Amino acid sequence: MKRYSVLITVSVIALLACKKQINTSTTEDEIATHRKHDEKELQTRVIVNNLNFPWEILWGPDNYIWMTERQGRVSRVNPRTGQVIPVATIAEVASTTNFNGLLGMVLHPNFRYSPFVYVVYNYFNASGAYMEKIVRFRYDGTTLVSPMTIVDGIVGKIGGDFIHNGSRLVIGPDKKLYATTGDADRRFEFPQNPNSLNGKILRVNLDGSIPADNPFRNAVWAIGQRNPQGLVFGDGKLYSSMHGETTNDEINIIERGRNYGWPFVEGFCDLPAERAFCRAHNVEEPIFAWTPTIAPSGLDFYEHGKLGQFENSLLLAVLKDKKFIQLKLNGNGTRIKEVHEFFTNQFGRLRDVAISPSGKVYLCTDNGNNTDMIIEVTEKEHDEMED
Ligand SMILES: [Ca+2]
Ligand SMILES: [Ca+2]
Repeated sequence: MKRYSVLITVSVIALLACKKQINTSTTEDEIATHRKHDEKELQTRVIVNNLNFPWEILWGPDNYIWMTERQGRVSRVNPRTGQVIPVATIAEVASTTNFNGLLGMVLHPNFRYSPFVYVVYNYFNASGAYMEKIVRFRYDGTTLVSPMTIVDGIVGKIGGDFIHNGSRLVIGPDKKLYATTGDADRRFEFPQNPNSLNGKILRVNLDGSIPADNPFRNAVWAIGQRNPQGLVFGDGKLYSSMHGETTNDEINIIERGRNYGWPFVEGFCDLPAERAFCRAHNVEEPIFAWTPTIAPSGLDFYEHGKLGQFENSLLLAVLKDKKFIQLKLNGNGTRIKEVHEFFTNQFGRLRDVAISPSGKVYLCTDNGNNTDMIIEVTEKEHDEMED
């Protein structure tokens, strides 16, 4: 098992208490540096509090927060006033439980000239099967029109339960669309089968065609996933968060054609049977794992901006453990060197993260009952609203 230099601090806004120091090689001087670094006060502002299971929040080129809610609504949220401007309700969406429905969304990288909105959602097909697909819409300035299916044939449920549907979307610097898919509660059928779209990281061209350099001549980019719900590019690397079963939630760096192990490897390749499987099946280990599980969801990458303490970090929304986690990366982005935790039990379950161009951070909750919030996180001394 790999060892990491990890300093975990638990912070409730400004009250930073050093809770657990894992690596004893971290010197007192270094700890003091980290504490000082973190002592900048954060302030939060609830900008809207009557949402119902928002799943994706992202900063749009119109300087609005674009949002999905699982029941099928796509909206634009004014980050200053909290006004929610409905864009569309996708009637085909079928949200059967608290785990599925309308999930990830991403906007075309050249949205001004190609105003395409990509969403992924669960629905019942003509045969009555519960499925999942990625659909591209065009935004006409008011609503979503001209749906075009980009990827279909992802299983939502076949036997099993209505669980493990992923799904997060992101567009890479290579202008390809990447998506996470869950194993649909069929662990021994799908994740290790490269011909199944479930339990995978998918990669397609922006028109849905298959890139010539995909490893399996289909939409599959990486295999062996259980239920990944976070996906983000940071400095050229593709990072994902994944729910473990009862152990080993993971942060992975996703690479072409690699196997992430599920259901035969959980977390690191540390058990004898896992080591053999890892050697034989091109398994890439996570860069971080949590046992017991915390239920990691939306993931974003903080490059630089006004919250300087977050620079070069992955920012993670956490469901079960009801907190927000900063995972500070090393210089080349291959290791997590510090873990800082914020807002534990303050807002309930956290589903996703968005970052404005100036570096304000936005979180959304996953509590339901039309009580869900989007929360703005800024530094206390900065109160200007230039976004
Ligand atoms: Ca997001
Ligand atoms: Ca393991």
